[in-house]
Amino acid sequence: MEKLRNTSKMVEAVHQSECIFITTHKSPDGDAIGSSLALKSALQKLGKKVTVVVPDAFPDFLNWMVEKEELLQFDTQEEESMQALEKAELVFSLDYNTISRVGKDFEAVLRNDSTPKLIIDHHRLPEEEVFVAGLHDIEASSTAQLVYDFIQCFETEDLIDPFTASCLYAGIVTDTGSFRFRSTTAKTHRVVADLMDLGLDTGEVYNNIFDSNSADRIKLLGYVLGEKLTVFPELELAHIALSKEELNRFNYKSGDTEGVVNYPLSIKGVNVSCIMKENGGIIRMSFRSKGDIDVNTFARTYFNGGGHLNAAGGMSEDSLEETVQRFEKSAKEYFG
Ligand SMILES: [Mn+2]
Repeated sequence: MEKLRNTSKMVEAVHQSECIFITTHKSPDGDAIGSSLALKSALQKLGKKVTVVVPDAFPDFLNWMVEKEELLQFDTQEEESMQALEKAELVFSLDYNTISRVGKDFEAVLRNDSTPKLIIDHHRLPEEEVFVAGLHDIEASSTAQLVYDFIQCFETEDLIDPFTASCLYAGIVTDTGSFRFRSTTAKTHRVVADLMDLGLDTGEVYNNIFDSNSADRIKLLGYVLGEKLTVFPELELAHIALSKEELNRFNYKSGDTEGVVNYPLSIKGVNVSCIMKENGGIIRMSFRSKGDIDVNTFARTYFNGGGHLNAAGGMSEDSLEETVQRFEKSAKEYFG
């Protein structure tokens, strides 16, 4: 794993490149967008030409970042994305462990491309052979925190302006559930303190991210908690299952259920939570847990997924009803 802790090789690669291409995972979240745009903004200050390409749409509550610093979306801007990749001398993979996380079409493009790739990420089991070097640490709270560390490696002042600091903070605050997940360390808070010294306005970022809901999103949340929450006290577990029809009723947009999976964990005695959503012909699943309870292995074993110890994703090609049954059965087997 030494090569994935090799920041000096990464710094050297940046110094030797003029055009740099930054990628992140499908359904980009706050950490994906925040760390990508922060890295872009810092590398531009080193005189680099930088393009960020995300696979597909991101939630509206991240728009304030994208309004300030451009990015391309592969599914709707494939041609421009390909042109940028052709010019690139270096590719960054941010906030994902294997190339398959960028989605099928973009994956095929990246696998075919011979530009050297660097990884900055905190997900388990990185696809080592694809990367020439990287900064990989599963204990980091977020990729944004690692991007902060990486920027320090250039030993150049003023690479982080208040906007860059806001992007990094956005990644940290969303990936740590506002500093409550146990991946939050003293180091996480120290990084944020540094960002505040550099001009970060935490209240402004918090407003942009958390006080920008649509009425539909809040009504969907009300419906989910009122009608769709199923609790199994004896298994210390709860789940939420949403059909396509239900999502449509609330004009569902990507990101609208972001964070909903965390609500059941606030119930006393509930240690595992799952949300299942019918989306694009498959069921997308998201798992959360408390303490030592390992949803990463659970997601890997039963639902073709993975992630972190306390936060993982998965999928199912069965119907929603069958998926719910299969989840209940496997959860009983694994957590019971
Ligand atoms: Mn992340």
